[in-house]
Amino acid sequence: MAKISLENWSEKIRDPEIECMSREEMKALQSEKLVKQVKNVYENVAFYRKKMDEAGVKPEDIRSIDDIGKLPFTTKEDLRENYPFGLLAVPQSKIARVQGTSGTTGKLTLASYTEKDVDVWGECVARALTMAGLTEEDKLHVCYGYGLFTGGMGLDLGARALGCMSIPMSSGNTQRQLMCMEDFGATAFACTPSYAMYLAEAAKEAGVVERLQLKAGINGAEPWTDEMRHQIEDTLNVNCFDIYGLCEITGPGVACDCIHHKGLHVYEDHFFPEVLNPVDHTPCAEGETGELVFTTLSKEGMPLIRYRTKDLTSIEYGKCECGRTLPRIQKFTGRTDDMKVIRGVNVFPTQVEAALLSIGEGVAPHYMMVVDRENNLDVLTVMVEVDEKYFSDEIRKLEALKKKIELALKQALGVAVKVKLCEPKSIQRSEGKAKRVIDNRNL
Ligand code: DLL
Repeated sequence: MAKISLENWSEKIRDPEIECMSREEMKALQSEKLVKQVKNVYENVAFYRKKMDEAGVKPEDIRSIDDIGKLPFTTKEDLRENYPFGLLAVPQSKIARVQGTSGTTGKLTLASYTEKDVDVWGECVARALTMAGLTEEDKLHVCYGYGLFTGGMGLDLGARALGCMSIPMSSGNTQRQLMCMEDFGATAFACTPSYAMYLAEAAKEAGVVERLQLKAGINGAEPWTDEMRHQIEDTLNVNCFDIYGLCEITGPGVACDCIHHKGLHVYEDHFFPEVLNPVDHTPCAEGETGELVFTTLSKEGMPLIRYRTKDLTSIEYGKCECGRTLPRIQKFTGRTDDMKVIRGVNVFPTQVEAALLSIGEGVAPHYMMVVDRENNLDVLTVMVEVDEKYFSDEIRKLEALKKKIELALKQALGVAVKVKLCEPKSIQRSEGKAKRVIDNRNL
């Protein structure tokens, strides 16, 4: 199947009443839900009762969504301290399933869901799949991992709610993935963008792209750029969509972008978003970058109040060209904790990726950042894979390419970068979230 152009796209909206609701109606709905949720956590979660008492806030002080700023924050550390079941608002017997972080950093974070929470989760992913143009006629090949990580289960629940076929491949074994995609006639696939890139390369190499029936990619769980999206779309001849989520809030399906790619629509009837200044926690203006904070308005099992995601983004409330009024968060510039400060300059892996992709010919979008400290000076080395054709070329050409990359990175990051050119396919591929930075500084 072919990639659909914007002009030929026919937008489908799963729940127009909610997704296209006026701001006043949405605020009324959120207010009603927040008042109930605050009362619920105060009465049923000792942690919140204590936190609210310490902050001098009573449930009666929360009369509308505009009062949210009076409530205390919840952090990942709070979750760890109350691990595994200390934040439940229901007895453990009411918990239908638990999910955890994918665990690329730190200790496991566990989230608990009741049967209703699982239904809401599936419904949100179904909204996202509809946004990506899927219907009950589709076949979704899921190569996110199944298990505690929410990727596999989340997409599966979405397929079930939508009524389409789910192909629960889980991650790994790329040749087998391609074989099944072709044999079963998958029309959409879901995996991390870095694995999508890898799959796309492998499909091209194996000469199977023409035989696949894919039309859409549902990709998320890690930051990626529009440039990377274009590469995947062009290689596989599909439309790709960015899906966001975190296990604490609901896994994938907290937000997803539409065909206009002007930000990810947040399902704010369930997850109330705030974007706050990461230092003083005051609200950012519309369009200003800050830390994304969520309050779960519908959650029963483990409701979270003002949960600090550490993800950095900005938010916009204007109606989208797709017709939805749901606010849009911009692609993440990183996390408050994956940001690297190199010689006083804040550097995000996504900036490196965008700069590399802007170079085009000769450079593959596979890279690794290594940060060292030499003579008390930070040194950033970016290892970049070079295309096969270039690598066999003469040294002079490689030297010129290296200089070109160094210049592009210096301009993009505002800090000098050493570039090491690597052989094609020498940088480790990931089947889950790509690890892009090795920091040897022990800061
Ligand atoms: O990564 C849930 C997920 C699965 C989302 C599949 C999309 C698809 P966690 O393992 O809890 O959950 O990790 C959550 O991953 O706070 C972000 O930093 C990052 N993240 C998730 N989606 C995106 C995205 C899943 N689309 C953490 N863009 C979040 C950028 C993302 N970062």
